[in-house]
Amino acid sequence: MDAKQISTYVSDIIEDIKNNGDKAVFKYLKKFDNVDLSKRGYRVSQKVIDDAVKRIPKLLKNVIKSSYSNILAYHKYERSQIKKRWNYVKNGLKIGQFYTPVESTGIYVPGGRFSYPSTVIMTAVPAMAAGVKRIVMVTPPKNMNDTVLFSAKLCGIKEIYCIGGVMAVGALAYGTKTLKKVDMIAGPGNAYVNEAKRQVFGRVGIDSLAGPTEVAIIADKDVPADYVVADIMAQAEHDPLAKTYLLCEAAEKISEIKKLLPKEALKQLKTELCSLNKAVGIVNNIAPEHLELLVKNYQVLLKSVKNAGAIFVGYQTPTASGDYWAGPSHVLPTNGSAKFSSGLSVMTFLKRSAHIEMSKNNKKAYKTIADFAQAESMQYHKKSAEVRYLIPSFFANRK
Ligand code: HSO
Ligand code: ZN
Repeated sequence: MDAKQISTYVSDIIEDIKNNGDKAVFKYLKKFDNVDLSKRGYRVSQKVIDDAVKRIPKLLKNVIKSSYSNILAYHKYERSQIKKRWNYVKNGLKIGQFYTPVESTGIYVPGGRFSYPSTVIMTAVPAMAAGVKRIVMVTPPKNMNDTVLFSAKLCGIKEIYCIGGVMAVGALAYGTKTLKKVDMIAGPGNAYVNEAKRQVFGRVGIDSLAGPTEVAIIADKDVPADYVVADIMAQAEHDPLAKTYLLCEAAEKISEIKKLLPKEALKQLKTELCSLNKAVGIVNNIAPEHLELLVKNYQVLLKSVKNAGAIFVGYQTPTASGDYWAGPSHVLPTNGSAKFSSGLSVMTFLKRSAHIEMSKNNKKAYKTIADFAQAESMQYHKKSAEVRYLIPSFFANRK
């Protein structure tokens, strides 16, 4: 399907969900996922969640808990760095800003080639740390496995629905009898899910439109080739559409790395022989989702990086550290969008309000407002300022 066909396909499904709610959901569950949930419903019961949790081996529980605690600590710290309220007083005016979390969010957990319980944590924890009260997880039936459910439970998610793809986005945005509408939808998805998110944007908020994953690696002449090869392969294994870039200062290193890469991975790789400084310039233009600085002296380079979703610094830091464990969310801007946007974080789930408080008898200010309104011929805008300082007021003269 080309982009235009995808767009129509998606809008038809969303329209159907909007008009027919659960009935349409059950129809698409049968059609796309080959499951009949019309009797049981598509909300996952507490018993199913608890049973899944019981089945998870202790070792895996500890692995996921270790990641969860790092990711939570990072986002709690981020929240503490965002000032709750600020004001200043000038020209008889108290003026400022404050942040509030969205009340509810859907988190979309994709289930394609791989299952990503890590994505549950990477989307739910920033929302939690932001103070979002209602977090609703959706994922396709075939991805509703024990590890995903355990991760959801760990994040305190109570509402889980067995729906994926376009219908999930439609249900979250318009609500059904089973699933109450949310204010925002976050989380990565395929081209269809992204198109659906794009179409419901405005009715609900969305985080971003994350596409196939990417890594750019800046490597110096001394980096162990194995590190580079593994990190390139780690990105390539996600998706045949994943893109990898290697920018290296030494021709011998590039050929050593290329020799170690399988044919498929080579197809996804672009290489550039250039100085490390030049490499940063090229990377700023690519604006990759992940940037690795596999360089001994990275301090100076790091300071010149402007456009990258997340930067992995030094030989010892693979992208996988951020995928699973370090702290920042692995939902990051792709396809050059790091030029103007950021990865998922506490900020994604906060909105800003302005605070404006005028003092009494601020005639000069009221007069300015009235004069500007006059310039736009907005007579009641003008009055709304004048009525506060002109006596008798316009309205007082009315019978
Ligand atoms: N590299 C992916 C995240 C991920 N990797 C999940 C493994 N699991 C996008 O940042
Ligand atoms: Zn990954």
